[in-house]
Amino acid sequence: MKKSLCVVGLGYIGLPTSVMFAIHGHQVHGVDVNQKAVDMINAKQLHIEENGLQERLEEAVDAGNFKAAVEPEEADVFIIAVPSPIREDKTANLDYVRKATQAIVPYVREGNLVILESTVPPRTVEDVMLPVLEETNLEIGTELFVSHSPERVIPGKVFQELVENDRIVGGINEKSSEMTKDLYRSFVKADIHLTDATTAEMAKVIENTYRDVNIAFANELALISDQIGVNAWEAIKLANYHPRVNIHTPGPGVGGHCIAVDPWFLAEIQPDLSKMIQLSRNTNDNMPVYTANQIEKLMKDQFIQDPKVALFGLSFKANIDDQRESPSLKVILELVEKGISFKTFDPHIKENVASNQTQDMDEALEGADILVILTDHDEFKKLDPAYIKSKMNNSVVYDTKNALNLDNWTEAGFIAKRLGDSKNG
Ligand code: SAJ
Repeated sequence: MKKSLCVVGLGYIGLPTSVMFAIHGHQVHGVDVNQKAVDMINAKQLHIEENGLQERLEEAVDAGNFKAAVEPEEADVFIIAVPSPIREDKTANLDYVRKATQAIVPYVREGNLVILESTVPPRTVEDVMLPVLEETNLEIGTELFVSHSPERVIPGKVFQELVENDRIVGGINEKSSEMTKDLYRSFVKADIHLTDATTAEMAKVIENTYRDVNIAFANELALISDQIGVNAWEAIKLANYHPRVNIHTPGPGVGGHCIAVDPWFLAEIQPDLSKMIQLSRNTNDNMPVYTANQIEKLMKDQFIQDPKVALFGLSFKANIDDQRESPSLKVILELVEKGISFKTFDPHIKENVASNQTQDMDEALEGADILVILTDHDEFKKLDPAYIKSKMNNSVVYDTKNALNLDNWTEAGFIAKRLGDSKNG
């Protein structure tokens, strides 16, 4: 049955989700505090990059099923998809979740369903949202239904994963779960698993923590490999041929608003029982420092005084424009601290936001002594070493993502080094 929806938060999750419901026939009212984003969306323009979003936004708006505003309005279903970041001290900042819940209170009516999609520490629905929703004077569970259905999509493949990924639905009671499941059935083709709200919260945080711990393990293997004449990438690939081994890949750190954040939710709740989780987080957080130290060392090894670095890749991962918690930004800070000069370039980040950023690749390379690959964008994989060499002062390349075929670069006359690989000197 077609519903009216009010989606609070029109970012990387809220906007694609709104558009998805709208093109499946629901009437969607999107809400965001950012007036500029609201105006752009209504004009069918994107304020974020996501594959397939532009045409779906146009379809949704043209069909008259989707509009954006800064204030909520009455609806059958409210979906909250706002940020849930951590503070400086690594504790969860639930202010956005709290404020979004408060914002919908005046519009919530008997029989409505409220769904939280944001990733949150276990017990947030029960302990943070429900007390606010009680202000509606509706009886929770019989007159007002509430659930957590965590988003699980990966940026860059959101529309595919919204449809194909299994979905977890954790209601505060069975009716809430069933109502939520029926709604997502509009477009979810995979299984929808029902549980309680707190278990759903825990499951989502576990997923990202699993990945963080696994990446920390890979990074530790890279540090070891850098010392013992081994290529960690090759060794991990070989180990992964074992049917029960699935080691992730090393890199300059873990970015994004999820994997670098969510493990702290468990650390905060149970600090004494989450030692491995905290160690992994710190291991990954130290990778940008390691990367900057390696850049400095490579330059010293080549006796290059006052080196100039060309840093390629500012987003936190390949082929997206999202820079939140990007390791690249931390590498930049480390280079600044060391007094090493650099230029930065990223074909996906169209506005100059990072230090010494240029939109012109040649300008970033001009006079550079070392090219450092920090993000494995497809554009970088296609770089021509001979051309790059012609633009640089010295020909050193440091690949932190195993994005380049370094044999080609060595052949072109580069001193080529990969993070986690000391196999060839
Ligand atoms: N990374 C590595 N090595 C790897 C994999 C990733 O260093 O083997 C780094 C990436 O370069 C990046 C960071 O980790 O900096 C995170 O990237 P990601 O692709 O692993 O994950 P996200 O943050 O884009 O999305 C994750 C996904 N969760 C899982 O894969 C378990 C996604 O499904 C979630 O919806 C999303 O978090 C979220 O919103 O929670």
